[in-house]
Amino acid sequence: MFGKTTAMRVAIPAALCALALATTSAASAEPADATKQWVTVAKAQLGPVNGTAATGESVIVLRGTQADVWVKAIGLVPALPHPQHIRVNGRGVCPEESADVNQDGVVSTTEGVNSYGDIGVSLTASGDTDKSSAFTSGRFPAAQYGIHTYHRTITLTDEVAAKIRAGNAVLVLQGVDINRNGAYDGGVQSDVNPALSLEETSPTACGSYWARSGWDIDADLNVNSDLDFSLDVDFGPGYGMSH
Ligand SMILES: [Ca+2]
Ligand SMILES: [Ca+2]
Repeated sequence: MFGKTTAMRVAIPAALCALALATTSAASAEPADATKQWVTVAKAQLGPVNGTAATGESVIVLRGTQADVWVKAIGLVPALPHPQHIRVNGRGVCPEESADVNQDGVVSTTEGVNSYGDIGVSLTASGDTDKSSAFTSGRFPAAQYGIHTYHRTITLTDEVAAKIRAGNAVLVLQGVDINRNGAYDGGVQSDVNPALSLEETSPTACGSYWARSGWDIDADLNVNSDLDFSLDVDFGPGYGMSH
C-alpha cells in the first residue's frame, strides 16, 4: 500500500513488457485533492499474425473516456493502408494458427473474433471512429516503407474505456500481402466486406493491452527514432494494474 503522500515512479521501456504478465492490484485511495483525475495508461506489444514480420507497440493514455492513442509498427505492407481497431468482448488475446477454422492458411478477421472480440474503436486517421468505419480503408494510415505511425485523440464509449482499464482490449492491425505482389488482391473476397480482398482485412499484427491506473498519473511518453516507446509514468497515491 502507498500512503496518501507517497508517489511511485515507474519507467516502462519496451523491453519490460514482460510486466504484462504480472498482475497486481492495490486499493485506490481517494486523493486529497478532488480535482485530481483517475488516469489509465495502457500498453500493447504487437506481434505478427498470419506469418508476417510485423511488430510494434501501442500506448493509450485514458482520462475518463478521452483517449490519446499511439501506434507504431514496422514490417507492414509498404504504401498500403492498414485497417486498425481496438477490439473488446473477446478473450482479450491474439489468435493462434488454430483459429484458421476453414484451413485456408489464413486467420481471417472473423476467425479471430473468438480471441480478440468485436470492434470497439476504429483507429481511423480522420472522421468517425465507430464500427461503421471499420474497413473504410481510405481513412486508415498507409504504411510508407512498411512503417506505420499513428496518434489521435479519441472519445471512447464507456464500455470500451472500461475494457481498456480492465486490461481486456486488443489492438489488431490488418492487411497481409499473401501473394507478395505489393497489392491487396488475390481473388478471394474479404469475410467482412465483399468489396475488399481477404488480404486487406486479415490480421497482420496483434497485441493485448495491459493497463495501470492511478490518480493524476503524470505520463511522459517519448517515441524515439528507433520506433521505441519510452514511457515514464508517475503514479500518485493508490494505483492498480490489470491485464
Ligand atoms: Ca481461414
Ligand atoms: Ca497481394
